[in-house]
Amino acid sequence: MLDEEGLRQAVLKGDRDSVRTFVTAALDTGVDAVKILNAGLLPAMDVVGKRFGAKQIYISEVLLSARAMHAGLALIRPALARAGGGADTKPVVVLGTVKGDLHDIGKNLVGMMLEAGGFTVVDLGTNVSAQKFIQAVNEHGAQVVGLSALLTTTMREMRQTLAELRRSAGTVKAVIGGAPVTQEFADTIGADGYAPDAASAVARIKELVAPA
Ligand code: B1M
Repeated sequence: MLDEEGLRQAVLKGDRDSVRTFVTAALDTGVDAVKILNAGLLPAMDVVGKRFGAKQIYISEVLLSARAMHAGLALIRPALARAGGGADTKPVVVLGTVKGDLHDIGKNLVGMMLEAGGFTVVDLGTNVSAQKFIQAVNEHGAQVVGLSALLTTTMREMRQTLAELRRSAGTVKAVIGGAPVTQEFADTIGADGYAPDAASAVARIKELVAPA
């Protein structure tokens, strides 16, 4: 059974131990990992974001909530990955938050949902330079590269990274996302895809790797 309200409150309070307790109890009783994500962890982080935007809480509180959420994500990650199936050769997606940007909660969700959707994800973390993206795409033979940005300032870095990928990383498809990013921006910089959330990122990337 999932105590949705209890889990949400634990994330809001930044109570890492309680988050682990609620998530473990839910997993032990057979609750689907995607439900734990969508009914507990994600809505709580959404509230945190809104409260921060409305200046009702401080960054320190945001960080505590983010840390608590990560503790829950770590527990559901194996179940999400198992849901992705065990195909021998999964398509590879290189994922990262662009240079200058340290936000990774949304990017991590995209990564987990991709694993759950049957992809191999090479997560380069945050503050990733164009060179690192290019190196990883070539090294892992990735079909898709996913760029995340949460700051209007680092959206510019996306444009630059994409231009360098086009020059040095062959035919890799690029998908972009993050709160300030729009379809219009994706079209402007010539990205192959844009997704407003983790679930649609998986859907868009599946379309891009599907045989023509
Ligand atoms: Co920062 N921050 N932050 N922050 N932060 C925002 C983004 C901001 C909107 C807050 C505000 O002012 N209201 C604002 C940006 C303003 C702007 O540029 N327009 C902001 C700012 C200004 C800053 C700093 C500059 C603050 C400062 O130091 N003065 C600083 C920048 C540091 C840096 O990056 N260089 C900073 C720092 C931080 C923390 C470190 C404290 C922390 C990040 C912790 C972490 O990520 N590990 C933080 C947080 C948590 C936030 C908010 C509150 C929440 C972001 C979040 O995690 N949302 C945010 C305010 C808000 O969003 N209301 C804010 C939850 C997450 C699930 O959503 O990331 O949007 P999101 O991901 C979604 C989609 O966007 C999409 O799917 C995800 C899941 O559905 N998506 C993709 C994301 N990536 C994708 C990639 C895809 C496809 C979809 O394809 C590859």
